[in-house]
Amino acid sequence: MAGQATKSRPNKSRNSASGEQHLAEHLAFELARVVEEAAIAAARTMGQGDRPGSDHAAVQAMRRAFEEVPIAGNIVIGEGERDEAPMLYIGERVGATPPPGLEYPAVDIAVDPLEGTNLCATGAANSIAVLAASEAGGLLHAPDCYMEKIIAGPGCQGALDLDAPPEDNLKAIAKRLDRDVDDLVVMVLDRPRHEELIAKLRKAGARIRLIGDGDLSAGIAAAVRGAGVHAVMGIGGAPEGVITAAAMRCLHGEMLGRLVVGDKEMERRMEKMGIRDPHKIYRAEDLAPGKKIIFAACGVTPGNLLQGVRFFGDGHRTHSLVMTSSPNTVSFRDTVHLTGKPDRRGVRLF
Ligand code: VTB
Repeated sequence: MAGQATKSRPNKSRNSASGEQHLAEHLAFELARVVEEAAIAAARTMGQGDRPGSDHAAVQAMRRAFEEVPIAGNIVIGEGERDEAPMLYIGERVGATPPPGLEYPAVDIAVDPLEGTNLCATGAANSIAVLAASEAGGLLHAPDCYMEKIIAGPGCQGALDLDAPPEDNLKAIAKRLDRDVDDLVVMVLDRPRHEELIAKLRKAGARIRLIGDGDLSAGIAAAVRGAGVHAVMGIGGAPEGVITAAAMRCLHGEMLGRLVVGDKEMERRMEKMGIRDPHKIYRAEDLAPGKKIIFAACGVTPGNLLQGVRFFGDGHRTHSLVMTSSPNTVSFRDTVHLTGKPDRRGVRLF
């Protein structure tokens, strides 16, 4: 008997750990469905030149897909304040209705149903549907302002300085990656505000990829090996910054960010949102401090990391990146959604 008792203990703890693991992974795949639905709806509008139409399609599909997910979800980063966004507004509750007597877990959610609206509307590369989730309180409630950012891969942990000249950060990245500055590729949003940054990067000898939109997927590309991007620098959206940070928590990428305060009105808004020091330099762990982070993105138009949605007579195919911080998993999900019986040739394998 004694032998049995000692034996059953480790088993029990192993079971509950794997039970939790299963729960995180299960929820991650439920949330993958949410970004896939948004991506499919947005991709139908690709190249139509209708930005609001693309955005609306993604938002509606995402909102509907949440209704199937067994969570007590709370939108902390969404389409805007309640009075300016009819769906997926900040503070909106999302998730399935639990059966009587049952409660679903509380989950904070940051969404960007169509990151790179312009890219989708013009049929350009790299638009994605994306969200991040965590236990309550695990994602910074960032206002819709700008954020200074620098993002690089796991090898650059502790090597970057947001206040240093760009050439110094390039040297630090090059050193950590065991190469020269002119071997580096930096992604920068193509905006007039980045003229000086771009000139300095060029002078230092780095190669640059100017992007029209989408510094979120650029940040992910910089944190993985093989995407041909080593860093993202410059000023982009703060909400996108928080979602990027959630991805960095899963990929162990390095990220520094600082909110751009702008005017007194924004400072007051920040204060209301609980941001005490608006000039603070955040790391990924500050922007997305959750213990259980889930990140899910699905390609809308073809991109560096993800394929776009492809439609064919009997269905469509999506490509998603689904990650969890604990357990630490990174999955690529390539899904054929059959809406009818596959044609005579069957489902294509590759
Ligand atoms: C960036 C970009 C986004 O907003 O964050 C950008 O990555 C910042 O705003 O895709 P500006 O366009 O004003 O520079 C987006 O373009 C999405 O709105």
